[in-house]
Amino acid sequence: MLLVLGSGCGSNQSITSPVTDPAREIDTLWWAMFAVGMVIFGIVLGLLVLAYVRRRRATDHDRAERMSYAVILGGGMVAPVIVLAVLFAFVIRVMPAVSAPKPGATSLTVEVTGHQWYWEVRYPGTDAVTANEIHLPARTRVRIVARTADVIHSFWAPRLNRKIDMIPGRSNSIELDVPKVGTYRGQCSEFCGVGHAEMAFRVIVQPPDAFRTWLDHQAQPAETPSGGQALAGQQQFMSASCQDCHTIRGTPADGRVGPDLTHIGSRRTLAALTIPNTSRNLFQWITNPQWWKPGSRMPGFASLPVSARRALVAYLEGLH
Ligand code: HEC
Ligand SMILES: [Cu+2]
Repeated sequence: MLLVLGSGCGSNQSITSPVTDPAREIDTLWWAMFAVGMVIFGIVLGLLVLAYVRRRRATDHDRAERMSYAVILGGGMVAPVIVLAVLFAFVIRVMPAVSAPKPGATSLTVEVTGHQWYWEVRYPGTDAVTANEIHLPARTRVRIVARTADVIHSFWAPRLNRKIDMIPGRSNSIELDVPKVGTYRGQCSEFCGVGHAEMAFRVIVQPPDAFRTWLDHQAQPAETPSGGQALAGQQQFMSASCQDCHTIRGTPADGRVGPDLTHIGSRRTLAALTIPNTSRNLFQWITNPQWWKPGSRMPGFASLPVSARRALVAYLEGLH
């Protein structure tokens, strides 16, 4: 039991290991609420024990009745009003730290769009488009603009800030200003259908120089394969229905249903962190995505010859 409880804490997706100021405020609030809850729990337990111990001594019925009114008024009205007011004061104190950034206050904007069941990531002002692995510069005030392409999703990287809903027809925003280089896990936190549990993301915080290099590279169109298997794979990609759903910038493929694959070879994971991006996994993903991620909107291509699927893997792996 303790092991189960403990395993939820201190992970790379826990509000109790904050790395930014807003996340630290939320952590403090969480502990304050937990502490108050524990004190009240202790008092209630104490009263229960007291009631048990003294159960036979109450012979004076008038007194007992007066006592029970006191308990109902005190414990049922006065105490909750005081406790909730104190907690509310705490919440008010935390709210400015986690609210949407003021226009002009940030130096980079990143647009994250929720799809069933992956995250599309755009960097306005550049051509860069990626998925699920959100690169950010360290020590920079970044405005995340959250939207959805379909149903309600919720963007939440617990170590970095509060969760923010993606509502159809609206855009919400939140600030991420991460002081420490590192990788922080996040997860969709609004049930959005069968693939919801496999809709995770990663915030990869890099030193600002490394981030610029990464961004410049992501903005480039895809490399054209020079020949061999990868070239065959590209032809396969354009003749199979892949291009109806996926964009590869610099080629005729401009589908908007699935993730942009222009630099798929530079991502470490596939399908919203469901599997590591290896040749074997890529092959199996193309063959039968449902096996990895039931409900995924990508159909399987087991009907393509093995050589065609191998060629597709060679092509996609080359797209660094
Ligand atoms: C009907 C639309 C559709 C077609 C056709 C399609 N895909 Fe996909 N593909 C998707 C969707 C949607 C996802 C996102 C899956 C998820 O994470 O749930 C995806 C994910 C992927 C990914 C993982 C990308 C990432 O960043 O995680 C690869 C690689 C991929 N598809 C390759 C292909 C190839 C190769 C073909 C053609 C043989 C193809 N797809 C055909 C819709 C499609
Ligand atoms: Cu979800």
